[in-house]
Order: sequence, then structure tokens, then C-alpha cells
Amino acid sequence: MGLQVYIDGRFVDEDDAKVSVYDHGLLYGDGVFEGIRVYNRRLFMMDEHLKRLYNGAKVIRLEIPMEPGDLKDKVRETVRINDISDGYVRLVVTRGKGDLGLSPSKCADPNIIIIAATIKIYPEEVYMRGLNVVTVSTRRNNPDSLSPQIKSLNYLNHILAHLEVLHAGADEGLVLNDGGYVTECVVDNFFIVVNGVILTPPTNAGALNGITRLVVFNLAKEHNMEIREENLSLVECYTADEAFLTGTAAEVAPVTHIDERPIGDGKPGPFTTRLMEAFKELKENYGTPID
Ligand code: PXG
Repeated sequence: MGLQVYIDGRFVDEDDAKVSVYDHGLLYGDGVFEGIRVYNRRLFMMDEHLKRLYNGAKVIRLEIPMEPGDLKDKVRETVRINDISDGYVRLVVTRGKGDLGLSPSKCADPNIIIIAATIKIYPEEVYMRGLNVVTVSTRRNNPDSLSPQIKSLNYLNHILAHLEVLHAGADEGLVLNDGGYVTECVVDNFFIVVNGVILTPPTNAGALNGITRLVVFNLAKEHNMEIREENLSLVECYTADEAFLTGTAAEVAPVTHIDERPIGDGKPGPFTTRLMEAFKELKENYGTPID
């Protein structure tokens, strides 16, 4: 028996977990999702992920057919019955089955899908040496067209950017906005350290309101580190003392090269290392128990 996936209101074996070809999540990328980590049988930052999911759904006028408290319990149940102590949850809400037309008006039943699985992360040596990041030519979606704040099922902008990262043989990509300022990485938020101050682009520059980004703001304040949102040019990034990225999968990871320029001395810096340690301690001891 494989993993048990929650779909269409019940648990089914992963091989039988299928969506209709008429689901507008498939036909149009119409839906929202979250990726959530499980550490030590606890869901990390669960309430913040739920909030972002329901907010995204609200923007696209998708009514999630479950109250947040019940959805939280369903996610806990999914993790529990699959006996995942440390892993990753993909929570997806699609517009549901409609006809071939674009309009969501025929989609009566949004579909909630919960997959709890293990996760493949960067090997430890990548955290020791730091990541190689390249600037990609694909720009982040303009917020006037599609807000990067919606974690929607349409990730083609990110996939195009990722293809460039693959082609370059790098670990992650820096994505600029239409004005040429840095927004974030392909699927991670981005930070630099300059003269002892941690800087990251504001969300209205085109960065996702990342949950790990929020954790880093809280940790920095707790450890008396100055942290600010600021528009960042590539030159400021190349000449920074340190750089790092954050994301649910990557956690806090040092960036030691950008477009083949070493950042600082080309090794993970002291601010990054302290934040990585603080994050490690937090993730092991904090979260929503699944039991
Ligand atoms: N920016 C974007 C565009 C993202 O999609 C982040 C930043 C980091 O946010 P969090 O909330 O995770 O700290 C993301 C994260 C994956 C995966 O499997 C992750 C994301 C999207 C797709 C896949 O790691 N989003």
C-alpha cells in the first residue's frame, strides 16, 4: 500500500488519487497551494500557511469548502495516518470540475487535496559551501497582471526561470522585476547583509510573502539583528557582505556566489550562520502537534 492521499473528501491510495480532466486546476491552473514542513511530528508554521492559503483563495474568489480549523485537523490526520515524522505536506485547493470553458461559474465543488510525503532537500555539503545563484532573464510576474502574492497553481513563470537555472548548472536563480530590481529567487526569498544590516526586497517589489521569510524577520529581531525591507539592485547584491535565501524546502541557506561573483569571502557569513542555527533550534521545538 502506498501513501494515503486526501482527495474528493476521502483518503485513497496514491495510485488512485486522481483529478478529473475537467478540473480547472488542470485546465487553467485555477487554484492555490501551500507546501508545509513536518518536523518532529509537528507542523511548522501551520496557521501562517493556512492564512496565506485562505487569503489567496479569497483574492481569486475561490471558496474553500472547509473551515480553517477543520482543514488543519485534516492535514494533521493525513500526516498521522501516513506516519510522517519529518516530511512535507502539499496542500492544494483546485477550482474543481467544470466544463471546457474558462468560467469558474460551472465549478460547483472546489477540490481539496492533501499529500503528506517525505522531502528531498539540498545535501548538507551544499549548506557548508553555500549556493551558486544566477540571475535569470525571465522577470517575475508583474503584480498588475498576476500578483506574486497568490501562491497559485500557475507556476509557469517560475518554471521558465527554473529552466534557466538548470541550463546554467546553478542551484537557484535571482528573479528581477520589470524595473530591474531583485524580487526573490525562483521559489525562495532572498536576503543580503550589508554593514551588519539584513536587507530583503519588499513584497510589493514582487516577492512572495514567504513564511520562512517571516520566521527570519522574527529571529533577527529576537537576536538583535537589524533587518529591513529595501529595493535591491544586482550591484548591491554582488557587493554585499553575505547573502542567503529562505523557503519551506531550503529553510535558511547561504548564497556564496551570484553570477560567478563570490559574495564576501565566498563562504557562509556570520549572520547567515547564526540565523541557520536559530532556525534549526526553532524548527525542532515549535509547531502544531499532529498527534
Ligand atoms: N517565493 C516563491 C515564489 C515560492 O514559491 C517561497 C518564495 C518561499 O516561501 P515559504 O513560504 O516557503 O517560506 C516560495 C515557496 C517546493 C516548492 O517544493 C516551494 C514553493 C513553490 C513550489 C515548490 O519547495 N514555494
